[in-house]
Amino acid sequence: MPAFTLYGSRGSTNTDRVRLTLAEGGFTDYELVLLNLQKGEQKSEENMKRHPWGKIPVITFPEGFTLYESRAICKYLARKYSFPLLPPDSDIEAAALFDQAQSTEMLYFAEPAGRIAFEKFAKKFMGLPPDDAVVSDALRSVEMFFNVAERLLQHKDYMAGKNFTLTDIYYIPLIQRLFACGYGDVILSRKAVSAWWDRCMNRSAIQKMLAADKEAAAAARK
Ligand SMILES: N[C@@H](CCC(=O)N[C@@H](CS)C(=O)NCC(=O)O)C(=O)O
Repeated sequence: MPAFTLYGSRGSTNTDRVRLTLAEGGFTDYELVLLNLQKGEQKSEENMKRHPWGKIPVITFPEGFTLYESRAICKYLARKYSFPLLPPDSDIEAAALFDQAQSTEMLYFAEPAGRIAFEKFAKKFMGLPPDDAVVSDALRSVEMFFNVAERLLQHKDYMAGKNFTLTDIYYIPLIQRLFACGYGDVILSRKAVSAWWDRCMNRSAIQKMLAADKEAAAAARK
């Protein structure tokens, strides 16, 4: 029996955040159950028991422990299975800088980047047109975010300091979505941000997972 079940969805940035964490940790002993969001399977009675807001991702363990919210899941898994993706608890300054990086990613980056992904990507599948005013407002916020990141990344290699951590992983799915929506220049036009992105993308576990996903998506289109 696998150690736990991850309920997610194909193409879900929040699910991919967890999958990338597991890939980086080299952990494969889990079952991935894919829900069809278009069919509303996330709102089924069964999933509402796992996630009171009727969303994914969620992890459940055979003993009953259940956890939702992608970043909480990533942090829990990194702690439980000792993935080297968190600063040691004994280094309280490094832990505080990690928390700081985690908050800035979630509030200053993921919020506007998520709005772009929703307007330009998710709405396509719903047969709805994007709201261009929302996109340009969100894009302005993302640009401003990376202006600051550009300055900070001149003095450190990764978002929380000198080491690659979960906070770097947190960015990957939504940045990929920005590229897919034609906004890759937000990254590529900034030297330090672009170099950070290359460092993240050149990690072999990440490269391997993303290449396999790309292949699977191409096969599904055939
Ligand atoms: N903050 C949550 C967001 C979860 C979320 O919005 N998941 C999306 C999929 S990426 C979802 O379930 N959408 C369907 C819905 O809201 O009905 C997390 O980080 O896990």
